[in-house]
Amino acid sequence: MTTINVIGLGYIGLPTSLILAKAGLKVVGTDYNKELVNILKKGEIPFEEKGIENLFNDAIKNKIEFSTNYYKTNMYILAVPTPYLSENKKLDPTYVITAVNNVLDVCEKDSIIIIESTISPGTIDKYIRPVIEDRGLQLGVNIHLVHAPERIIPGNMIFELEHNSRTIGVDNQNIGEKVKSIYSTFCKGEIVITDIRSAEMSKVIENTYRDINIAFANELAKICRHDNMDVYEIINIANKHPRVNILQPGPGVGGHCISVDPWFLVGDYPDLTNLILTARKINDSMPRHVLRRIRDIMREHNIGDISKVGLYGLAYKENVDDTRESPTLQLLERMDEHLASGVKVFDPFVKERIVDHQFMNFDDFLNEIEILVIMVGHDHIKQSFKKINKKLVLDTKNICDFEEAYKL
Ligand code: SAJ
Repeated sequence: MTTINVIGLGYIGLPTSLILAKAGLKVVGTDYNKELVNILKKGEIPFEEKGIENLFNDAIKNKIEFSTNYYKTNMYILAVPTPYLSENKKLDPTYVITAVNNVLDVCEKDSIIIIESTISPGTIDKYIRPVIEDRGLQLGVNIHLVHAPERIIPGNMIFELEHNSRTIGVDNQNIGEKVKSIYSTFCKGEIVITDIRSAEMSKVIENTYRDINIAFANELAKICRHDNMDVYEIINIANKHPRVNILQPGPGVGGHCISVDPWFLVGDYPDLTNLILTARKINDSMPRHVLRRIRDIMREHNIGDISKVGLYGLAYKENVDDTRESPTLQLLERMDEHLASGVKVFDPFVKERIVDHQFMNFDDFLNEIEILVIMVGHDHIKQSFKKINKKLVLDTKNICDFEEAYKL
């Protein structure tokens, strides 16, 4: 049986390697982070995710291995980070290129490299194919490149791994069928085989579509605030139309996907991306909108001291511990720019201190503040309403049912 070497054991690579092992395939998970590999070898899971413990146990039973070394085989799945450069919003393909080079050092003569990491359209042709052609030729290996972008949503990853449909971008149909047979060991959704460029593009536009739709909800929230209308009631009514499905406004868009991928299109097609750019700007403006709401509430209640304000939630969305690009971090950055500091912060999922004035205990946090700003709708806060109903609450996620709560 072919061994699959999954490279990068983060939010995508780890669940993917576990589900492949659970399905009975031979899997080696590789990560260059020694500490992470040691944690996994000890049987510990590095992040919180619904259902991951059971999956982990099943994978261990099926003898999954973890290592810092690349494994000699003919099938690789790359799930390494693809950060973007903040100065020009372009994708940084360094990790993918390094991983491909490391694979070339060990792989068998005829091998498949499946890239799951999100990449901007054209990345494979521009950066990866030349590496394969140059070094592959020198080393005498024949590599088949595949792009099978991941689609799972943090918070519901395990379910979605199994049930979402998948895209497999390939140069040749036979390789597509081979890869499809591997993904169908665990994926119950439709598996579509297409060309690499279409796979790259479809992934990026899926996240762009969501960004634009969230931006619409956020713009409605601003319009309704301006004229004192209830945006949630209005969206609720509009959504009863059979062809309308407006998303929910919020304090901003975070995470490593939706707030990042649309920039790839803006960066590559600056003259053709008016709508996409505007949507990005609207979503990026939401933390500032929250700041204005905080200022209004402080004025109304004669509170002059910003340290009486507490932000609940540092994660980018509910019930996850991932803080990448989170609206709360964006908001704190804005405050720093205006030399305002002292606002208190708490998140039950974030166990490390990553910002100033971050509390580790919810009651201590509440004792210090007068205004509570709900930035993330973790289940934890929903179960703590009794504790907060004496506070001034700015509920940016529309989860509080008490009358006096301020909304976006
Ligand atoms: N958000 C709103 N209003 C909404 C929905 C979301 O403000 O109505 C905010 C969230 O609070 C969060 C951000 O948007 O800050 C993004 O959250 P999300 O839950 O919409 O999506 P992600 O970033 O966790 O995952 C997305 C998913 N893509 C799509 O739904 C099109 C997921 O399927 C992808 O795999 C993932 O990006 C990725 O890795 O690309």
